[in-house]
Order: sequence, then C-alpha cells, then structure tokens
Amino acid sequence: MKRTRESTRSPHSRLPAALALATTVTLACGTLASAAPQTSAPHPEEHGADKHTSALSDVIPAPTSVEPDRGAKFRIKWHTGIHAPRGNAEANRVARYLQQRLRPSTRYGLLINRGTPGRGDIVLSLDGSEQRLGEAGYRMNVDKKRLSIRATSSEGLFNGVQTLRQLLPAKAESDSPRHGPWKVPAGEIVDKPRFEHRSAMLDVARHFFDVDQVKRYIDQIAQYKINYLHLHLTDDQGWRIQIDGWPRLTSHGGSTEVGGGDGGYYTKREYAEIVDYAAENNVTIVPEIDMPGHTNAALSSYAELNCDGKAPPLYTGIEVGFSSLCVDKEVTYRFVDDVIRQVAAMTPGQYLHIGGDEAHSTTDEDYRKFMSEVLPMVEKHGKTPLGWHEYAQAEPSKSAMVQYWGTTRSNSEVAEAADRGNDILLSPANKAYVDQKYNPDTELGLDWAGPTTVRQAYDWNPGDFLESVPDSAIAGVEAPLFSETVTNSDEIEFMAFPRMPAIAELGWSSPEELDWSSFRRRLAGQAASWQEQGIDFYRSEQVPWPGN
Ligand code: TNX
Repeated sequence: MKRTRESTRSPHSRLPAALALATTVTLACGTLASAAPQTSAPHPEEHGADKHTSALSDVIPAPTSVEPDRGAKFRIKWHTGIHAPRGNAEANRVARYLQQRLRPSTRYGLLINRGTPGRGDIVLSLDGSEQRLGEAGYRMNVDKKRLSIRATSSEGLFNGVQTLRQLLPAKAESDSPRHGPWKVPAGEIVDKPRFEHRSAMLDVARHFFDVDQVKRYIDQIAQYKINYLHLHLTDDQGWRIQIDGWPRLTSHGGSTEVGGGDGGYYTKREYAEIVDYAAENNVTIVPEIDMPGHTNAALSSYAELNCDGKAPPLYTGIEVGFSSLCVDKEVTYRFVDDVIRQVAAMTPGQYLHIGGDEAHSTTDEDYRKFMSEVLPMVEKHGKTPLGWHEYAQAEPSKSAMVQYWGTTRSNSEVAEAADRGNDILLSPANKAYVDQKYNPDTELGLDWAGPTTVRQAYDWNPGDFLESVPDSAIAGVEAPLFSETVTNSDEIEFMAFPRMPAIAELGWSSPEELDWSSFRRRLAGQAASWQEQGIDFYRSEQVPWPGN
C-alpha cells in the first residue's frame, strides 16, 4: 500500500499564476471568443482518439433519473463560456467554482457570461419551475449545442456541477495542463437527494489535522454531494478549538495527541477559515464538544473541573470511558456555557454536537442531570442539539437530533426518541465507520466493529435499518472517521476511499437505485479521477478497478 506522500493542496493553490490573474469578465453579449484571456500556453490541440467512454449514468451518488441520448456529445472548447444568472451572488460563486476547477487542466478561460447564453456554453440557471427538485436537486440537459444545469437554488447548481465533473474525462481533475477533448455524454439527468443530512465526520482530536488537511477532505466529500462535516473537536487526547477565557484548553490540552505527537488546535480565525471554505463547497460544519466523558484534555487543563480538584496528566493512549466532567460543581456549567456560547457564535450551521457517548465514569443519574443542564444551553445559544445516541436517555426536546452509532438493528432508546419526534442520524459502526479495517490484515484502522468491506459499507438501506424507526424519522447518514490510527491525509484517504462514497450514495440515492453491482462498477470508474487528484485509495478486491 502506498502511503508516503503527505499532500495538503487546496484548489486555491491549483491555479497557474497566469490564469489566477484572469478575472471574471462580464459581457453584455454572448460572444466570448474575443475576450478569452491570454495565457502563455497555446490552445491545446484536440487530437488523438477519444478514449473517454464514460456514460451519463457513471455518477456517484446514482442520480434519480438518467436518460441518455444517442445524439452528439457536448464538448467544452476554448471559447466555451459559463453562463451564470445575473444578480445572484451565490449562483455566481458556483460558476466561478466550476471555472476554477476546470481551468488548470483545460487551460481554457471559461469566462463567466451574464448576457445571452452563447452556442456551446455551459448554462447555469435558477428556475422556479424546478420546485419539485427542492433546494438541493437539479436538472441537467446535455446536447451538442449546450450543457445546462437548472435548479431552484445555488445548492442545486453546486450539486449539478459535481455531476458534471464526474462526466468529464478524469484528466479534467488534473492540476496541470492536459489535452482534451473534453466531452460530456448527451441526455438528461434529473436528480435530488433522498435525505437532507449527508455527513462525514473527521476526528481531529485523537490526531490533529491542520486547516489545509481539513480543506482537502472537504474537497473530497463535496464531490459526492456530502453536505455536512462533523468535526470531533475534543476528546481525552486533545482539545482543538480556541475558547476565550480558558487558554489552557489549547495551550496545554491541545499540546499532544495519540502516540505523544505535538497535537495542535484551531484558533478562532482558523476555524472560521474552515467554516468559510466548507460553505464554498456547500458543506456545513457541525462542531462536536464531547461531554461529559471524553474530557481528559479539559480536565488536565483546569484542575477545578475535577471533582477532587486535581488535574490528571495528559493522555496519549486510545482507551475510552475513563474521564468525566464533575456533574455537581457549579464551575462545570460555567465552563460548558462559555464553550457552547463561543462555539455556537463561531458556527453558522444549525447543529451543535455535544457528544454524550461512552460516559462510563458517570452514573446514569449524573448523566441525565448533566444533560438536563446542558441541552437547554445549546438551545439558549440558538443551536439544535445533536448527540450520540446515549443522550436519548436524557429525552432531549423534539427538535434535537440523535446519532445512532450502534452495531445492532434495534435500540429501544433510539426508537423511543424517534417516537417522540427526534430526527435520527444513522452511522451504524459496523457499516458506516470508515475507521474500521477493511479486512483483518489492513495495516490501519480499528476492528471493534469490523472489519468492514466496501460491500458491507454499501449494502444496507438506511430507511429500514433500525427496528421501529420508520424511514420518515431518518434525517440521513454519516461516515465517521475516528483517528486513533490515522495520522495524515494519505491515511484519511486510504480509509475513506472507497467507503465514504458508499455512505454518500446511501444518503443521496433513492432505494431503487441502490445496487451493489452497479455501484462497484461506478466506483471503478472513479479510480482515474482519484489518481488525478492524488487520492490514495484502498484497492478493494471487490471492485473491478481498471487494469486489474
Ligand atoms: C467509539 S463512536 C467511539 C469513539 C472511538 C470509536 C472508534 C463513539 C460515539 N465513540 O470514542 O473513537 O469508537 O471506532
């Protein structure tokens, strides 16, 4: 297995200097040819056989409906413009995103045009008539003359653009100039998600990942239309987010990680950079402050948070369940309120995750008492609580979301929560945990819930997984990546690819579209794109990779 390169590229660093200078040009008419930016590179010669064989349905997650057309393909050419809706800043951001994605490989200007769409343009439009596709859906029509993506919101346009990226030859993902032709198969795709909540989780506490590494993962999940990134910001081994008034949380509590490395933390400015970058990629950050257990880093930073007033040493092992905030102390709630208020203020998204898992050193009575104080704080600071399923026993209010991480298909507390009206987020550990080994010999990963093959990660239906929890109670799915064994971007990728795209498909595609034999074939079709992007994926023998 190759795991040598540590890469932290972000798309902003992918633009060649000459193109980075060529700014968006608004044209009154559709003629773009004369306005193409002058780059030092000549227009690529579009010669050679068309080896690109992708079909309109070679997309992950599988779209709702695909109607291929035998007609001639659309072709991005040097004069192709991107037509964006006038007066909608968000939709124009999507146009710029597409432009920046495709400039390095094609070396085309792909100028943004807000006048009349020209022949051969990519047309992004906001269209009220597509209401039934919801906020996230889109309709894509491709023929020789035009490629159009229509949606009711910029979110739908962004999702359509992700589909377009997958339909282009993989070399379009390259960050260096490549030769076309840049063809897209003709036909129509109408697409919308099954679930609103399609999430990935990154544990930045067990091993710390810096801002560029988190951005790189955001790039990767966004391609599969994942729209939430849950950041596990605190645990026994590290506290990773700056909190004013409690500086030792980060200076001391953030100073190490599993195995004794240096750890690290995000300043508020860095966290804001992650939040903003996520938003540009249609991803909402869900911060998690895990409590009352998983708190050794905080307890080690402030002696007064401990019932006995003594600070334990920092911890760099991988045991769980030994730490607890002191439920009876007033300072505990002053601390938690400070943290929740500041994290809420830094987070534009609706959800704030308060953990609540594996509180083995807290009695059930204390646990409920703690949660009955803390749950209202989350709401007081304007957020919707999210927590691991143990917190269902504290009966959070109806609006709260409960995240199931068990390995069985029945859990009475979760079923009761669903009955009371709580939305359920599914991340069953034996299916969705991408930190588990693929097989007993996998070098990385834990195995308490696995090993978990790609097929096992894919082959289940979130709508009927949990007994007595109806499809209508399921908010969506999440692929958590705990990082006890994972230390850098290559290792993140090795564990997440190809299982994260599997969970993404379960979150997006309708149950009729979920089909392992189709999925494994489509996964194989992604390999070339992953190679272009430098993504170090696991070559599961269940997938017919090209060249195998
Ligand atoms: C269980 S999932 C945990 C984490 C570990 C993970 C490792 C959950 C709510 N708690 O503390 O990191 O297993 O797979």
